Amino acid sequence: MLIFSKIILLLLFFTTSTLQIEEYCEIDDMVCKGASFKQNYRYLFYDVNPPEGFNLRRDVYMRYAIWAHKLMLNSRLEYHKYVKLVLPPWSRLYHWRYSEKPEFKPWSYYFDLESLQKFAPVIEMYQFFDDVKKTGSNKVLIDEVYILQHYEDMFQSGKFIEKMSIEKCNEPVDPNYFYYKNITSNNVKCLSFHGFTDQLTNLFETSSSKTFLFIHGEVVLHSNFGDKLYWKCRRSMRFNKHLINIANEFRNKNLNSTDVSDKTELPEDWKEEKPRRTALGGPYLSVHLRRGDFVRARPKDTPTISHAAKQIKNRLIDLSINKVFVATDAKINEINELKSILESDGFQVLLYEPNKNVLQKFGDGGVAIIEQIICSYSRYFIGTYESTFSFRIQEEREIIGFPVESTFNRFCGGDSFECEPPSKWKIVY
Ligand SMILES: Nc1nc2c(ncn2[C@@H]2O[C@H](COP(=O)(O)OP(=O)(O)O)[C@@H](O)[C@H]2O)c(=O)[nH]1
Ligand SMILES: [Mg+2]
Repeated sequence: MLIFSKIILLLLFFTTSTLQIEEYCEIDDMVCKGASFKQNYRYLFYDVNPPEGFNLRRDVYMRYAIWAHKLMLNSRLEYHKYVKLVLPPWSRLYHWRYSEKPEFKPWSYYFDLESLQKFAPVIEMYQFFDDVKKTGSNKVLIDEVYILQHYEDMFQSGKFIEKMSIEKCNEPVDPNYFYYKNITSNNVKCLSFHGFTDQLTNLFETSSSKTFLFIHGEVVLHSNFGDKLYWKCRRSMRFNKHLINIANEFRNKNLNSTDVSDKTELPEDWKEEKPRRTALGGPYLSVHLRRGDFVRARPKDTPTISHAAKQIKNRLIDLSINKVFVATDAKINEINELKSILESDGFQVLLYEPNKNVLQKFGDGGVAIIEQIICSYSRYFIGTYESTFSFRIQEEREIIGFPVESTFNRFCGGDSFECEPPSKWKIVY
């Protein structure tokens, strides 16, 4: 028995010491890898309003990633610098068709995790659980849970004053975090909030808790919207390389589009990227034609299929191009209608159709990203008004370096050809 426990002790010692060897921080970036739950690390979790889609979630990620990046670099006390932002798995998204069993897809399915980690101290949820398991437990009791909510009188005063306070909960408290049964807390508060991520810093720095969860993370706004740090974070969100390869193959095979001929080559490392306006793009028009709930919720801004076809045709003629790549969530009969109108006028219409392997492995989210990538490399892009799916394509095109006029265009609704232009979120520094 004694010998047995000695072995265990030794093993424990061995695992701890290996752990320490695996843990390291890059001085330049202040990014630490392989850190253990047992160490000094403090873990930040956030979640987003369940009905929100993939592309708003990407924006909410940036708010917290920039915040964590700044905590790591600027915190007044050493202790506060050891931060990990735990990435909420992609689970049961409203627009995604799911199999019977719930899925928890890690971020690495969609993004290049190493690239994210060059900007922010992020880890996947499963990595967090791995860390927890090393402590001999598989239950997590979160020290401080904040359910963020808007002030009820927020829009009444008309003045934008940053504030936050613990208040009565506007909605019933849901104890089910990220659909995991083993994450709970006995310290849940509702935090009425108005303002930006930096306002949370005080809350974090005046506490010695190890784990924090912000529910309804989208209530908190960007502290750095559109500035240099914002774009640094956005550039770090490079896609999973498999998805890029699939998109590139499609471009090459069907659209005569390669990075060299399109002048869209970017450095291997996003840290070397500079603002530029030199991209040409592949010889095709791309469009994001959002249907689904937009048809019902935004009828004024969402064109009928035949009106969308007319707008595509006009632009193809203006550009002297005869190929259009269509990203859409339209129904098959709508797609067929669009195709038949344009094809009868002699234009070529292309859509990305995933094979079974791609669909099974990466799901709807992966397919959507492949379509976004293809749209990002076209000579000219038309998006859907106020769709975050279109916004993310526009940001990608800003990073790749397209002329502004080729990116910030939209479909007009009704039967008009002129409508309020989309906001131009340009890289301006
Ligand atoms: N594959 C594909 N999916 C789309 C397209 N447009 C919308 N979707 C799906 O519908 C969701 C739209 O939700 P969201 O990301 O919130 O963007 P938004 O609602 O347009 O602002 C996406 O995440 C996709 O799953 C598209 O062009 N192609
Ligand atoms: Mg949405």
